[in-house]
Amino acid sequence: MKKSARFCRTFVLTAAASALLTGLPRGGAQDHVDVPMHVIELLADSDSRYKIAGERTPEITVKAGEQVLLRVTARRGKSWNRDGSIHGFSLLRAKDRTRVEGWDLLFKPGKQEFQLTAPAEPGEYIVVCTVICSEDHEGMHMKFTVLP
Ligand SMILES: [Cu+2]
Repeated sequence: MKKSARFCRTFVLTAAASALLTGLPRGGAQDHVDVPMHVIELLADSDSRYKIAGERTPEITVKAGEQVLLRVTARRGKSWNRDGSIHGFSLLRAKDRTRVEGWDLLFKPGKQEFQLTAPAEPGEYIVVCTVICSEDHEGMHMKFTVLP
């Protein structure tokens, strides 16, 4: 996760720098530049825990308003929803636990991807599971930080 975050920042800077160097107007330059994407790989595991490779305590950090590709692998816990969803991923503002629009996701078993836009407001957020996936469901949450 840390590695990919650094990669993304570098990529954004490079795109911005090349736009400046070529002196093209912003809109025109962006038409020909690939949209930088911050890729996050997440495991929603059968033990009712979110996991990110290489992180003891999983945590997501994004930049305000950036494009995010969430690549999820989900493994079924002890219980799931009637619609087949086995875990959820709902982003809440830490200060009042209100939901962030567009970030209320449900996972099916296996791999899936979500294209998302990071919240515009920097600050502390939390991710919570919204599917009763086992008796440990209440512990299925994760810190999420939005940097300016
Ligand atoms: Cu869960």
